[in-house]
Amino acid sequence: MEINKILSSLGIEPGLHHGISTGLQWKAGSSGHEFSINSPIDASPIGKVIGASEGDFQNILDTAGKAFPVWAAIPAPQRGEIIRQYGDVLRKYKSELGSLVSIEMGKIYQEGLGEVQEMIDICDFAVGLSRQLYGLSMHSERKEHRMMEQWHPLGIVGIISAFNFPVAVWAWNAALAAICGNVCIWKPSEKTPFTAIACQKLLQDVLKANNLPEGIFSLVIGDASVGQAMAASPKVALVSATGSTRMGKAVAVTVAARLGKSLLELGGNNAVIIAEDANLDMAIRSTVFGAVGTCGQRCTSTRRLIVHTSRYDEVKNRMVEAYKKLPIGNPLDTSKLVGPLVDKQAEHAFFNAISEVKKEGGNLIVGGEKVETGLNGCYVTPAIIEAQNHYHMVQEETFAPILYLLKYEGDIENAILMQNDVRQGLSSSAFTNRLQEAEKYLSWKGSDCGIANINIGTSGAEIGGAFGGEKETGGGRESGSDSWRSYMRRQTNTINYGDSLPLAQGIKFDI
Ligand code: UN1
Repeated sequence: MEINKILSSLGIEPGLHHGISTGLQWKAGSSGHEFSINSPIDASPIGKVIGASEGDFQNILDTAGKAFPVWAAIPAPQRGEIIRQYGDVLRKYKSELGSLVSIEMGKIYQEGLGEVQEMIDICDFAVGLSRQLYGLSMHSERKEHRMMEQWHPLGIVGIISAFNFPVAVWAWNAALAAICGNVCIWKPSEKTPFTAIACQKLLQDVLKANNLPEGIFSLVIGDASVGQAMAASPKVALVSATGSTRMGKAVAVTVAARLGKSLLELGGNNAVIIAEDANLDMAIRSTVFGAVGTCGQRCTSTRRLIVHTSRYDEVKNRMVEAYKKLPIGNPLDTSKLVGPLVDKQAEHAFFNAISEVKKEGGNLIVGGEKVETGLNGCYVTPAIIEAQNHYHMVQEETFAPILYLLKYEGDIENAILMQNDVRQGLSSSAFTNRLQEAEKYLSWKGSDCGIANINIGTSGAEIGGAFGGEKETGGGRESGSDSWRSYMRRQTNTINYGDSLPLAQGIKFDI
């Protein structure tokens, strides 16, 4: 693997790298805590970064605070132009950045490319949006009055991103936050700092070419203490955090204690329902992609498959057949569809969940083994386990390729009840060719998730829709639709263009 070649094509020198950037300048962290990053593919060293301390973070906050009035004063369509240029740079470096995502995170190259494509897509979306930050105008109940609302930037937006989508989820947040007039501080996962450094380097060229000041887009690589400092600081108007429910709860409590805003995109426990007359070819293909894609490490990964009793045996056999044929190995080898788990901890969680669910009565029907690829990485065979929805492990999100196979009888309502009977609420889908079943599934009595699909799987959402989920998934919405509103504050204006001063609700108050 030519890691150094890929790093240098993205402007990163091998060895020890500074992990703090103001957008124009790089600084070394002063925590003394060193992150040594090795590829999950074969443990090859990628490089080292010295993490930021809380003090470093406070300095970055000051720089961002100074940049905010400069950036917010630039008209939104011109801010959009900066994002357009960044989208162009991403198009140019798509394969290099896609490879680095694959090398640092372990997802297959196709999915690495897909992630960069999501960045490009959100840049395009943000450019258009930069001319569409619309507010409403309302008719006043008072004579010669006018009412309207405007959307203003919030200030500093903190972005905490996870290892599994090391670049796309930052871009969803940063591109929208930026066109809305905010400045951003990014704390990437400690597991994937080099993809973050690469995104920042590419952005730096755009910032320089446009003579923009430092502090508009900052990067702070550090451990959880940096995330906590971000959550605690009243200077950070919005904290957008992606990761586990445990992390999200800690962030939410800290941000709420200062009445700040948070946008949370946390765990999922996503189900596919296969109804009586589902198209099985489609259902099987998309369930396999949803369950084993990114080695089961998407927040949208399919974790439960709820099958009508009349199709159960057929689905079970076909899924097992498909799993036996999965090509597992080096994610840069384009013939492979499943790469490694990110690290030993994830591997431990995988095997632990399997043994725990077996104790509860789960029946492992395929996979669940270590794969000897000759590479020094955590390669496993994705597992399918026949289980019951109430099992403790089935109720949990294990960030690994484990699919629980569940059976339902009778009406699709029974499957929906089962699907919704978990604490998480991100993504969901039903395969059915019956209009009534599909509509029931999408009705208020249907799926309780933020994303509910018909005849496509749970993962692989497009950026154009609002992305996020309910319950323990955290309630936030990112990327498309009107998610941009989370990055702005609404101001209601009432303007009196007459010579009298009527009060609302007809109140008389003459002095
Ligand atoms: C995530 O796993 O945090 O819908 C994001 C999907 C991708 C994004 C996943 N577009 O699977």
